[in-house]
Amino acid sequence: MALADHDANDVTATLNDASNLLEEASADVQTERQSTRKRVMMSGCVDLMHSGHVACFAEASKLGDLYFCLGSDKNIELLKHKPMIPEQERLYMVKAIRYVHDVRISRGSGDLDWLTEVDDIKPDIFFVNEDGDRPAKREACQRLGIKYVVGKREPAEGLEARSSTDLKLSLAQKKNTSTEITQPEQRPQLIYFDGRGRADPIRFVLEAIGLEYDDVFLEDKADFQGRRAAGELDFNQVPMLRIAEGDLVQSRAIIAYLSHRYGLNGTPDTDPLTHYHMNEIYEGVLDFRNKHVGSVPFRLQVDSEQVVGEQLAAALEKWAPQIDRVLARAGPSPFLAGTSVTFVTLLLLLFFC
Ligand SMILES: N[C@@H](CCC(=O)N[C@@H](CS)C(=O)NCC(=O)O)C(=O)O
Repeated sequence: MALADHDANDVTATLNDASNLLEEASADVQTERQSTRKRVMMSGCVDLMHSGHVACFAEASKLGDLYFCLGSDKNIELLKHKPMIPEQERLYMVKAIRYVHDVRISRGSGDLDWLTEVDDIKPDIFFVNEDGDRPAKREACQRLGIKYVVGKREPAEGLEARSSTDLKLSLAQKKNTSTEITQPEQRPQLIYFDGRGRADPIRFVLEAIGLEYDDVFLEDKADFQGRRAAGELDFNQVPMLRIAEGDLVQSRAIIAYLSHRYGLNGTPDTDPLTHYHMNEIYEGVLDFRNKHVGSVPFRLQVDSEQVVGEQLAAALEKWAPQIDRVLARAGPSPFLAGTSVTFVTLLLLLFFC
């Protein structure tokens, strides 16, 4: 072998060694970096994915590797309503986001469903956005020694701020306007006495949805008896709403039907407990009205104004704290309960007219 060849072989070997050394060193650095990178945990249901979610993933991933715990279908149904998108499809989408290091479906339930995943993920940080910040989450993290970080919920540059609730609300509004009232050929008739009574809440709902109707007042007792004898009134009672779908009676059922049909029953996002609160407030207020206010004209035929007034004041003193309590339980809402005008909000009109 010529000297020159020998030297060239040596140089190649040295270069190969150096390159191997470099590769090993870079692998070590990468392993080291990976082991020192923080583990960031985040949870959510991502039921209707939008740019707000992606911005949130991006923000959380700046703190380390993002491990996302997705709310299961079962848990979403338990907390809110049937999910719009099933868990496997949501998992597929979140997995495709480059800011997300790993995703799994939480096995737990309730607001803290992600607790079951903490032992596996061993997060350093738990990340929530401002809307998701809850004392219970903060306390759980404090107990587990996990740093709790609340994100700012900034939209990505040039994009509109998005939230699932707003999106669902605007979808519901679109749905409501798309079912814009076409006035039926035959105008609905509301059959009742010439008074407010149990027909009033139905009138409020008809006005709110914009369905034009005629009040048909029972002329006298004979008119009422005649309609009953003719089998016109189920339960032999009024109010009765005559519409194309049929003759509807039972004021509560009439209101439930109209609200359901014309979008006065909350948004798609309204959870079962809020529905319960709406109905609870509705029944409570009307109980008071029907028991104590509705009978005033009849009692005045027997008792003096002063006596009836005192009875009413005593009843109000008893009922007002009860109503206050259910309102407080339903949470602060300008609509009495929920996030939109519903049949229960319209009850406020009882007190203004
Ligand atoms: N639960 C019914 C009660 C209706 C009701 O009591 N209506 C009264 C007039 S305000 C009536 O028709 N009373 C005659 C009767 O029950 O015989 C409703 O809410 O519509």
